[in-house]
Amino acid sequence: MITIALSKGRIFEETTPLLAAAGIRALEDPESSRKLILLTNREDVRLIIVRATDVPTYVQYGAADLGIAGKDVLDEHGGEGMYQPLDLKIAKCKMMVAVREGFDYEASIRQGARLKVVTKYVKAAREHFAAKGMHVDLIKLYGSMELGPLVGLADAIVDLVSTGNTLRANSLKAVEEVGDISSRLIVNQASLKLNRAQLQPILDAFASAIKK
Ligand code: PRT
Ligand code: MG
Repeated sequence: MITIALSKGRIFEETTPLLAAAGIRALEDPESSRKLILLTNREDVRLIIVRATDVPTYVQYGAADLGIAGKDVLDEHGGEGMYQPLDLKIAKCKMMVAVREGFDYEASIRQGARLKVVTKYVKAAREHFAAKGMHVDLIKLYGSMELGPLVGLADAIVDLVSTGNTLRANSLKAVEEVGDISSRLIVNQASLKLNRAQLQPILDAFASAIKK
């Protein structure tokens, strides 16, 4: 049995065509079903629906053979025990630094101010500001980073931005790019050795279905 770990929402939606290219179709919709294990049209393939940030954990420990997770999530988790053979180019967005509309980010950097930054992506943020030689105080949040600068918890946020609507709705502006984000296929290393005959055709089908 091949187990593929996915999160529902945008990753599930954008993975559906890739799965179809590999001849895999879920028998139920995770948005309406409460089941955490979804059977597919293939007897030898099942999907497990987990929180986006938990996908690498399932793959690392071999509870899932394959998984699909954002680069943001993988960078925070680390890549131990798994291969990252494919950039699937789905669920794309940018990781950005953003501040309140009236806040002069450039000026505060010039003045060498020590900024307070809220983020869910502590590792990526630490590396970004270290590379710029900036000293910042990072404060970890688990959601709605956008609120931080509005209530005085922080001067800036590091978060994902796709349309920019969330920033605009909260009177924030993006001031700096941290990096491009897309979702990656991850494969348990031991499982690839053991189940190569079953996994390779799925990897190949995904590879040829990736949008240019
Ligand atoms: O939502 P939940 O708390 O359960 O978990 P999650 O946010 O980790 O999962 P999910 O499904 O929302 O995101 C899964 C993956 O999609 C992330 O790990 C990213 O790699 C990718 N992705 C792509 C995004 C976005 N675009 C995105 N826009 N993840 C989150 N957002 C959020 C962002 O954090 C911000 O709050 O959407 C908001 C901004 O969107 P815009 O369109 O208003 O700019
Ligand atoms: Mg989300």
